[in-house]
Amino acid sequence: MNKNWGAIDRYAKSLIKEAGHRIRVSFYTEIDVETKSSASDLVTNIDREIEQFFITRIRKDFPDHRVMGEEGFGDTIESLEGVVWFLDPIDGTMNFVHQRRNFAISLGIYVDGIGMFGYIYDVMRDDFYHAAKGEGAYFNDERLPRLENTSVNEAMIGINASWVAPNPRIHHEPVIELVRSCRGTRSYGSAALELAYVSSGRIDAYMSLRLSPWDVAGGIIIAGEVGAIATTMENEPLSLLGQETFIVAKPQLHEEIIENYIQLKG
Ligand code: 2AM
Ligand code: CA
Repeated sequence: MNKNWGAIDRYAKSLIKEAGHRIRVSFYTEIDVETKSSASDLVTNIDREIEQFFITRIRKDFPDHRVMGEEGFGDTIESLEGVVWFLDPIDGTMNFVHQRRNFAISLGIYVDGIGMFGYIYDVMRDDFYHAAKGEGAYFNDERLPRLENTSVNEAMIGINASWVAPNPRIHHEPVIELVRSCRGTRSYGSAALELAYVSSGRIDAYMSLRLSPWDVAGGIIIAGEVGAIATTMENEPLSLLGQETFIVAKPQLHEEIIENYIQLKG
């Protein structure tokens, strides 16, 4: 990695820490909450302000880089050429609004579609997860070990309960079967944090039937550095260009879950 990339890594980390500070301070102000596509799809003025904070800085300091951000202040990304920053200023907005904790800043930096740097910052715990391609993943600057395998019946799986309820969008039968056969399920309400938990071995897999590029772009770089596999539920590579199904898991567990899912959905 040349010197320039090391500087970008340090820059990104300090930007994230500063944004985290701004979010913590925002709790002393009034927060405006609005709904987007549905009553469960929330956005606040803080999501927007934090995204604008990142984008203003990145555009000033790296004018040839592009940014895909959840709140739409960035660029329209139709291909992954060049340097692309995938930003979710607050992943887990519902937790941010209702709990004032259990949300994260998620950032991934890609070069020609290859994930170079991934960051997840659990703002209220001050826990920082990061990775650089080929250089391992870290939790608060401690190296995370490579993951060891777990079978489905010994696995804790991160999944949102709404995916188990009958839903026209998904095949819920194979998901019900998975929930029956695993050791336990957890739902944290932030895809980025669930990716961080898979990477640090606190859960064994995480799946969702609809995620956007900014939800996962940073986390899959971290997960990849400890040997986890991330794909769509159809076992296809993630495109990072639109909403997709998503699973990240330890390698054999990934295979076991996907095989059962594809077989049972028929
Ligand atoms: P968000 O809080 O940034 O919107 C919650 O189950 C997880 O799914 C969170 O990471 C949340 O991200 C994400 N999420 C919620 N609604 C979504 C949607 N409509 N499309 C994609 N991701 C969504
Ligand atoms: Ca968000």
